[in-house]
Amino acid sequence: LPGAQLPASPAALHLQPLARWREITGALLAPQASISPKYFYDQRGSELFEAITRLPEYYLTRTERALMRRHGGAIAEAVGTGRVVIEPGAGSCVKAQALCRRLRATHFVGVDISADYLRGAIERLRMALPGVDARAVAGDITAGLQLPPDIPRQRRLVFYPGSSIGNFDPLQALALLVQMRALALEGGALLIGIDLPKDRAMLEAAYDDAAGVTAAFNRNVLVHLNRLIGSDFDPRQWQHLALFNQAASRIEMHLQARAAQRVRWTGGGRDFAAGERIHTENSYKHPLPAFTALLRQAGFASVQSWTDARGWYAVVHARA
Ligand code: AVI
Repeated sequence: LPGAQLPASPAALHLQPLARWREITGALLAPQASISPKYFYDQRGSELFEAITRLPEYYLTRTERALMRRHGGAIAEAVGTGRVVIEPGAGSCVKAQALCRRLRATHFVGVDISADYLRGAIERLRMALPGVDARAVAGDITAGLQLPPDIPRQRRLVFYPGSSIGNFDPLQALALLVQMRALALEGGALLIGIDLPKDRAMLEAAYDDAAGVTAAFNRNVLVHLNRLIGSDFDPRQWQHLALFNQAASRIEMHLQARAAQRVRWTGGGRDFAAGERIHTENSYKHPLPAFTALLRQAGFASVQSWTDARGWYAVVHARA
């Protein structure tokens, strides 16, 4: 697959400061400078992302929510009730709560790197659904997650909403789907949300909103890096760009230098020419047939999907 790369380290999200410094500065010094999108999500970045999900241009979250409501009955029938729902990257657990209620889930396992934030979310889910055995697990599925041994091995459903799979290159996405299948175990399943390809103007607006929230989200990664590697990026010197790459079927986000500048960090630095770009994110828009093929490649069978009337978004169910 062209351009696809496996993560440099499977434990990339748990890097110690020196290894993280190496990873970040290595990517900044490459001929095409880049920053991994995982660095978007510091406290401010997570708040900005929440704001993005409410923007008029960002149709993804509300389209998925409407789809889950509209086809909730059919989805529950396909998935089956009494499930052990496992959500990698669970965050606020809001979507999982609705799903657990609908499926009359017996257990919920929220997995997130930020365990503190997750624990609060799990507490709220427990209060709302006292019949569900809800647990917080600190971990990262891209790093080969192990669940506690007392989580039932039968009737598992891995839930991965929000089109988060789109932020991985196809080969990484395949590796992640393989991990999810391993987590679901025999007899388990996956329920996943994917954003579909659509009109360029609509996609570019969703990633470059009129209020400038996505621009602030993109630039905030520089502020986060300043803390992580001691750099002196001036976010005002960087322009937000969101471009649809039709050939790769992905939105690309970049930060473009407004003027020539030198950026320093602890132990190094780099000169950027005016107009030079730092690539910060890809958001793939997989056509449904291609995504179904990817699921099959990962070993899933009997794929079923629900799409909104406009064909913008899909929720896909696949048996492990
Ligand atoms: C988290 N992820 C699915 C979002 C997306 O649409 O790719 C991240 C995002 N980047 C800019 N806006 C939203």
